[in-house]
Amino acid sequence: MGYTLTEKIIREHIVDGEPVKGTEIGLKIDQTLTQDATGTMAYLQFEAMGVDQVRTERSVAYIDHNTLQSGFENADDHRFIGSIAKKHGIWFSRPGNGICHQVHLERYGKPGKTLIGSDSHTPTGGGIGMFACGAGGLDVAVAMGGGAYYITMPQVVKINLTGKLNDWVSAKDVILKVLQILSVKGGIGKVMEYTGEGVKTLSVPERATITNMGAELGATTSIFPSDEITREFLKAQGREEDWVELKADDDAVYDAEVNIDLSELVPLAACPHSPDNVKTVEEIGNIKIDQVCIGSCTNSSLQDLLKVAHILKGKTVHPDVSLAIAPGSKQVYNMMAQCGALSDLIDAGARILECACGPCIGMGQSPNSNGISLRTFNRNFEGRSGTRDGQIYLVSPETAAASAIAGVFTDPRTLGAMPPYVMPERFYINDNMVVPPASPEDAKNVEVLRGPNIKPFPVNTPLAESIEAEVTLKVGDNITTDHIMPAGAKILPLRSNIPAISQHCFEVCDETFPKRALEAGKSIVVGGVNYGQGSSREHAALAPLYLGVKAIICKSFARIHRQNLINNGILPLEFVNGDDYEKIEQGDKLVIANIREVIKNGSDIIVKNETKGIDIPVKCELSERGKGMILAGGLLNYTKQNG
Ligand code: MIC
Ligand code: SF4
Repeated sequence: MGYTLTEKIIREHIVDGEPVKGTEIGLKIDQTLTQDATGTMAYLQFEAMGVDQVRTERSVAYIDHNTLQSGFENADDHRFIGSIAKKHGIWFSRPGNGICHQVHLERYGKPGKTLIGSDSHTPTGGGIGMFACGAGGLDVAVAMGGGAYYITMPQVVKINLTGKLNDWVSAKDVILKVLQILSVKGGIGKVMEYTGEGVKTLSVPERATITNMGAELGATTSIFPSDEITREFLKAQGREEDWVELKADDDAVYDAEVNIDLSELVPLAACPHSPDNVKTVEEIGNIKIDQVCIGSCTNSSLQDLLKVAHILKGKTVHPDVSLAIAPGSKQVYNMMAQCGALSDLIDAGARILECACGPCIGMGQSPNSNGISLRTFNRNFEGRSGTRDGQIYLVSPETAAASAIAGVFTDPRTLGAMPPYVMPERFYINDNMVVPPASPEDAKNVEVLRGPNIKPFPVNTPLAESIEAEVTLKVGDNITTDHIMPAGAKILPLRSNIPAISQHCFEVCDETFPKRALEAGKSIVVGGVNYGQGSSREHAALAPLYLGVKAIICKSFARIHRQNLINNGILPLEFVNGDDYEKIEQGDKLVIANIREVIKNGSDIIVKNETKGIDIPVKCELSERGKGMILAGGLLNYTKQNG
């Protein structure tokens, strides 16, 4: 029996456990990446581990999220990350060089290697055949120190692509289709492996759009084979030597299969407020729009922007629409300038932003009240744009550009023949914005520069014998980390300061939560299905920890967030019977007796709702290592105990 590509890479990197589906495995990690919004915590945690030099093949620290410097905080954090990177053997991608995933794909990713990043869209690397996962900052810190990265051995879903995309239909429409079929929780515990004849018709940037937004399925990761197209891409990046051929065996066995005929796809859009709320652009109709944003790690490649430039050429953005465009990297930006396509964007009236995440994470360009904004991004969670009642639709670059001119939602197929664009044979390469680390000898003299905004991160105490606490918040299904720990230009500068940022915890759901939680001292949060979906931000665990949250009880968890809770010693409990969710109300007092003992022995867990006088069975499936972390009060304590 043959192996899937996923199994092949896992088998080459497994250092702990057996490749048995559903069990925990530890993987050797070849490369890591961090970005600045999660990076400061990751590097503080790395420092706490006392390792001098990273033990990976390549670790890169990117500055791309917190680039709006409206106070000293972000600039201080950039300096901190730059200096700590230099000291510990990490390459430093300076602000202006581009979005971590785009730059990593262009310059550093290698087929067949493992990559983890403190950002949920790290699976972008799957576009060139990497096994690339988003992880919490602490997991990345451990991997930089040479430790294994633990995941549940995933199921592998075959996404069989046939046919060829029609004009005006693009990779974004493929992943929106997959989201429509599988939903935002359809990928949990699974890897999406793309195969079939249709794969050959997709370029590397197109594949990367698909693997990038696989994060929205909740998948462990997504991966494409490494073939001649991958070789051409790496050659054009001057790195042909990094290419290896990789594919699944012909007789590989998959756990499930999804068939997509690319020729049947039409332009799609994810409607507010969820990436799986997908309709055809035609179905949505010509509704009036207020804003268009093109960019983000999903759709900011040279190929994307060349298409946009061709659509905008000689036209003017509709008077009622604001169009913002952020190229994904300095390479993209520069090549757009060199070939003159940038001039077409400027001429049409686009507002050109620096190569960074920008509006995708609410760093500027928030839409007007109730504004309809079309974005080529990957998330349209409520409030994420910075405008509470903003209506965000996720679309392809083609739909975005066509609509920006028309002023109404526009199916790009109505524009007639697609203007031709030619991809260059060679990318323009200048890595001058990536600072190499100091040599190990010089590293000793590198001073780490810390601004006053950087505060120590909270470390949990060992798990108590029993938990008695009030439910300070009850929320519904699909709560995102943007609900738990919002981002945006005002809050992101506090990422290095947990006491300050925790004042915004859950403010999208209930502004009184931080105050009430602190007053309660210890408390419990109750949620529905797919709790914690979205980002990898550890702050969605660190802030509740700081506010005294001891346990989350919900119907099910998203993968990275559950791991972040365990890493920080917060109990992730799931209802045995989903309907029991109804038996707890906000304000109820819960008792979880002998929880230390119960976790140690793996016995059944009963939550007593003292207010209602009922017992509720819950479960907490943990590996031995997971148990150790929960008992110790998190990964750092556990590592100290276990040497
Ligand atoms: C996101 O897209 O939500 C982010 C911002 O990139 C996050 C990371 C963060 O919150 O810093 C992610 O995707 O992990
Ligand atoms: Fe940045 Fe947006 Fe990509 Fe997150 S999803 S890494 S905020 S561009």
